[in-house]
Amino acid sequence: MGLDVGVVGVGMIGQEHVRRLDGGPGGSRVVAVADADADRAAAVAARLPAAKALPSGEELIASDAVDAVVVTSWGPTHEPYVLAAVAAGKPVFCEKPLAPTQESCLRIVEAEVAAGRRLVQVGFNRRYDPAHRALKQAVDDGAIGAPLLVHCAHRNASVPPHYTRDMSIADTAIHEIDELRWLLGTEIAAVRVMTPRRSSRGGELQDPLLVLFEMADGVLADVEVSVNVHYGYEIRCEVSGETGTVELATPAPVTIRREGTVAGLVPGDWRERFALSYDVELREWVDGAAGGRPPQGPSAWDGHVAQVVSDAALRSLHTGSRVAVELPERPALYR
Ligand code: ISE
Repeated sequence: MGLDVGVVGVGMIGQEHVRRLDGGPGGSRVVAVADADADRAAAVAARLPAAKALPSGEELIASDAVDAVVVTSWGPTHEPYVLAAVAAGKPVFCEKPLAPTQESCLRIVEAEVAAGRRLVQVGFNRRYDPAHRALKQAVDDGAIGAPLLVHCAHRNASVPPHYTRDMSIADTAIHEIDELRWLLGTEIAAVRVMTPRRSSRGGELQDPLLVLFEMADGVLADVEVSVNVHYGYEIRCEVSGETGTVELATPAPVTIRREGTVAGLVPGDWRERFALSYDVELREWVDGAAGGRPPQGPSAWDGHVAQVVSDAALRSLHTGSRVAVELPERPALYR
């Protein structure tokens, strides 16, 4: 059985997802798109065999032609669209972050709990990257004994002009917030953000940042967030355990040896580095939604917890102090 999908927000990531969802291997097609920029919605729909451009996200979600919804609009607009999809009883895949405040994320969690079933999946794509999955498998299999420390780096070649200081946490490090909870199977108990010497390439940004996470079981994780490295896009993660270490290998497909050097290509941006993860993520989401099964991926609860930790990290960035993370009780729907 196929899945007819409506996509709200067809900017860069929206168009990436449209490309994967229309005529994708799971039998999905895109039947409707909507965007704050009506001309852009019309242009995207015109390139697709079965899609209409609808005047608003609300109309798209209410349309009988739409079985399931993808929300890839600007972050502050996510909440009403996700709530409307839950109210309509339609599966909804929402790009990260789920919503820009922990209060708005909590309203989504409460709506889903009231509906009594899981419909929301959040786009934390690291969980679908084959290298990240192999890293978790090694940790879960006990290949390195009990994990003690984690070292991560999240480096962007550059960021767009609208990128602000807080986005280094709320838009970028939020991936590691979800990744660490998923990889280690435990919650983040406290966070501290440190501000090293500033890169002259970052303009007004505080770039880089060093974020220290204390996990509930005592594991410590450090994350370098650098968003103007220029040499390419690089994601690192090494877990140091009692009996060994495991780390993500370089994603370069080949190694070149010549003239006394060894070199491997570095991806240019997140689209290139994580292309396969988006394929797997959307394929698994389509399969589940088409089969009427609740989503197995990151839940609204995961989106909410990530936002609570992100808010704590922002407080630490603004005050310079360690901030403890206070989580509400996890509702039974997400256990
Ligand atoms: C972007 O939104 C992403 O999700 C990328 O993975 C991240 O590296 C980048 O910093 C974000 O702006």
